[in-house]
Amino acid sequence: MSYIDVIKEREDLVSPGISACAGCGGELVLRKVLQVAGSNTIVAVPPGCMAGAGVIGWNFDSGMKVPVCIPLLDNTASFLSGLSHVYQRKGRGDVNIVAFAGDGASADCGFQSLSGAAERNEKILYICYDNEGYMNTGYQRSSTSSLGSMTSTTPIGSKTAGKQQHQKYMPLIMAMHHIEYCATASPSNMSDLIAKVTKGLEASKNGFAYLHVFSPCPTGWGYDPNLSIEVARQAVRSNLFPLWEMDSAGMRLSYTNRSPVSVAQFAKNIRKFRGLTDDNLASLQALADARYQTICNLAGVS
Ligand SMILES: Cc1ncc(C[n+]2csc(CCOP(=O)(O)OP(=O)(O)O)c2C)c(N)n1
Ligand code: SF4
Ligand SMILES: [Mg+2]
Repeated sequence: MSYIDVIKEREDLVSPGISACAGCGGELVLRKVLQVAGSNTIVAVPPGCMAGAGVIGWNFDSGMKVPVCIPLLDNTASFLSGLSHVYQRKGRGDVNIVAFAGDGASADCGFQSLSGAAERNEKILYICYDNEGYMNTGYQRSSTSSLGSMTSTTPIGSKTAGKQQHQKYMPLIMAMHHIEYCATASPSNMSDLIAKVTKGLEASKNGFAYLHVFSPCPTGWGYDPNLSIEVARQAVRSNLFPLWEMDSAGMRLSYTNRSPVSVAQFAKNIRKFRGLTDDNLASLQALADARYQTICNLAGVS
């Protein structure tokens, strides 16, 4: 089935009535993931914008048409490890066991349980929707917030100019766990995203699969909600968010970027970057160039 067919013909398993903001990248990704996964799926969504928007439920009802549960912010992967074991034991290894977790729940609070489950090669597809901050609680900085980001805990003022550190590059850290499948994806490259969700689900029947998805947030980042896909596209094209996948055959580049746009071009219409200093911009540009080169080297692309 082509990706257009998946999007057009498969049922949307998330309620139309959830309360995510207009233009939310995370919500779009969640809906597409569920369309690919289908109804033979159990999802865990830890506290965060997607859980808070009503995906888990409200008034004793659920915002999804599949079983969904809310673990703690820091134990999603261990919670699903247990669930996966139960289903294996029952002879129901066909059931998709999926995490849909934010960057805070994955790269910070939940990293210990995530790393442990990956190292044990648990049969789970773990998706991190990365909006680069703790959005549901008022946009505090996370370890994946980019250098210079204006957040509620890294303001721009006379003494500070946004976040002072570069983001943690989670996808490569996860790839180094020797898991079944690891990939990055973006809603700007939807056919690629859907192919990777499909591969991740297949891989999760044999072991741990991890997908790191760029998930722009108009409310926290400060841009017009109709620009979410464009923001995601520019992140990919600037090489701040290169697209790649890795399995037992090695790493492959999913998008060869022959003429990258500058990081300045990516950042210029996003309010969270309004305090970027020249030094920060140069540092971000160097990071994007080095990140892409690292992935090319690992993928054997000259
Ligand atoms: C241990 C713990 N600390 C703090 C919270 C409060 N909390 C709920 S959601 C949330 C933000 C989570 O951020 P992220 O995982 O990036 O998801 P997002 O809100 O960005 O979608 C926080 C801090 C919590 N639920 N548990
Ligand atoms: S604050 Fe951002 S991540 Fe949260 S629902 Fe709104 S747009 Fe989505
Ligand atoms: Mg987040």
